[in-house]
Amino acid sequence: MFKKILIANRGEISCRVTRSAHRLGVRTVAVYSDADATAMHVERADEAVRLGPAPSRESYLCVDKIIAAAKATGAEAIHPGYGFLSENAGFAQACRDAGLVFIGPSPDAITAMGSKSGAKTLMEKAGVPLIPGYHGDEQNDAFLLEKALEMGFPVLLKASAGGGGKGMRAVHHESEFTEALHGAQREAMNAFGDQRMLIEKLLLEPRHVEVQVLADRHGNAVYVFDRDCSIQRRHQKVVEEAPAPGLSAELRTAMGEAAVRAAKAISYEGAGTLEFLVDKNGQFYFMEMNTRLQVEHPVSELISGLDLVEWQLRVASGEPLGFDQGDLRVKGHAIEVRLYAEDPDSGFLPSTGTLRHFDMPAGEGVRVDTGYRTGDSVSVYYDPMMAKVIAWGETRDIAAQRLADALRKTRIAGVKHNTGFLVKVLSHPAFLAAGLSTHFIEEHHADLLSPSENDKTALLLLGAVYTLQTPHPAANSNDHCSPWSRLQGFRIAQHDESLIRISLQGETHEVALTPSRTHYEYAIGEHRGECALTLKEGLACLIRDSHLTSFHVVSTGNRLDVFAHGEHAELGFVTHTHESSSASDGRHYNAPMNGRIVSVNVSKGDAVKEGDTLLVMEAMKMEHRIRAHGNGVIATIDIVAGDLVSEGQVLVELESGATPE
Ligand code: MV4
Repeated sequence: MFKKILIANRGEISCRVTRSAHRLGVRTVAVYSDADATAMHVERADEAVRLGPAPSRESYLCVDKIIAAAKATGAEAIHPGYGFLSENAGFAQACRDAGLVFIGPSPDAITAMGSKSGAKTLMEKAGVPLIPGYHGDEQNDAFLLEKALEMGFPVLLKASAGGGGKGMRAVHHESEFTEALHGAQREAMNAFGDQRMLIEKLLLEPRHVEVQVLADRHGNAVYVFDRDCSIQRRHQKVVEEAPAPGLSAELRTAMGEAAVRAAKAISYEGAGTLEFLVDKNGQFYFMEMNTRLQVEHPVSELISGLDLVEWQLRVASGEPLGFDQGDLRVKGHAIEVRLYAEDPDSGFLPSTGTLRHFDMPAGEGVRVDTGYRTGDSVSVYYDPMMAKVIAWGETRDIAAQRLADALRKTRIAGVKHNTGFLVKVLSHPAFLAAGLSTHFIEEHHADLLSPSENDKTALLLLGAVYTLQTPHPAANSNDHCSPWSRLQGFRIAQHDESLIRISLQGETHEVALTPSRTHYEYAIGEHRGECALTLKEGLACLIRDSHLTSFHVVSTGNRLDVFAHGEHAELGFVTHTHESSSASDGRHYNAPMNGRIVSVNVSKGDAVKEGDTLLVMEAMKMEHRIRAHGNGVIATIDIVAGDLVSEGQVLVELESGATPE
């Protein structure tokens, strides 16, 4: 076994590799960009080497710098993780040339699988079933159309060099073919500098099922069962599980054995994955091979009991696999979700920022792989995946419940994230019935997005009652602008309605609360009802119209971070408006405290009715609305908006008795 390895990656996968390496007594060297100088993967490793500025091109993709770092620290091998240089044959070769072990397959095996058409030719020879189609060199328009007509529409055009759906076009009719072909060729040229196309029969709503393989350099290879990764969004995997639900024992064995044949055909070494599409009839077809450890490898680890990183290291150091296929059994079920810094409510745009809170769940059967902590930044430079949460259970239902429960307990603030979306996917009836297809998210879109009006009302009530009930924190707060910093006695003395203005998702809402002995009556626009709140150590229970909802809350200044069901909402307190009925003798209206006039709503000589707003003043971030106590005419008013006034100062004099109109 190696004494020291370098990990040419960042984030959770770098931490993940260090974890297994340390368990095997292997020291690790991390590499980092300027954006990651204090990152978790640097902290976890034994040593770390700076590569360069934040952009990947100048850091994690610099072959020469990484090799130099390995040489300088005395590392014997390099683990590439996934992404970055993990499937770069040139990098694998450069490691060899420098006398370092690349922890992965040979450069030739990477190259063989790098071209879709080349891979298909190889797989065909190895007896792995292919999607009916054309994957040859002849590329002229008329010839390709001929091939499409032979297999029959609909067909799918795919870039030969491609991946991730780039340069891919479905064609449903002969008349659309040539235009689609040219579009796909342009896209492929831009993305890969290679416009060669292959044509396949289009499978309708297939499942993505992949097989994990492990192989050593002594000719041993096993399959570590299968994973279903059908739930994707724009070719990004979102939910992955093992074993793939609903496969017959025969299909599982047939796919596993085909995967092993494929690995042996290219003298594969290490951990790799064969991706297949499975159609409605249970036919499986080779799609592509990933010659690296995959993001979703933990689900296979949890059902097999193997540590795939451990076996990558063992095989790369020359050890044979110490077991064969007969030693492997599927135990239980595992599901993984990818937690992304993205905003499901605005088309899943990536979200960046500093993680104010990053509290990940733990619990029986729950594993969290992450490279982030509270205080870390999610930057624009790298992939927005913040964590993988993986749950194991004796059955799929138990795993799904554990995972959803873990996600509900996840508390992240500072960036937008998809946790709430994931909870909805995992608890969706179609997911629980294992109704998986590559169209899952599109099909159930409406069920998976946007919080309901109901959720919004609950959040606003929580915020409003919270501000009224939270004790005056003067002893430990220097923030005089905070709504928590107002004088408590003031609140107790008044029994009228309080108007609390709260910003939520970019909109300001007004909540009117009128306290009674046991609860508050509330009004938010048209909605009226009763609510009460109990608060204990950051846990808030809101009872609203006899329905209880609990939240975790963290208050900072004028902000309240609210966490529930994996969702996070940020409430901003604009100002409170208080009815200041006590500041008058019926004729003179006095300032209830030092403050500033926000608006003057009447002029000298105006007739006013009881309840009319005379003026609004602001003090200590609260607005105080001063209303007429009776009918009358304004006799004196010597203030204008913006004036500073002192406690007790007469603001308005009202001549009573005169009845307006
Ligand atoms: C297909 C297909 C249907 N028929 N091939 C998408 C990414 C690329 N690697 C292969 N992909 C597909 N190939 C044929 N002949 C449907 C997809 C596909 C897909 C596959 C797996 C997971 C999600 C997907 C989402 C859309 C389309």
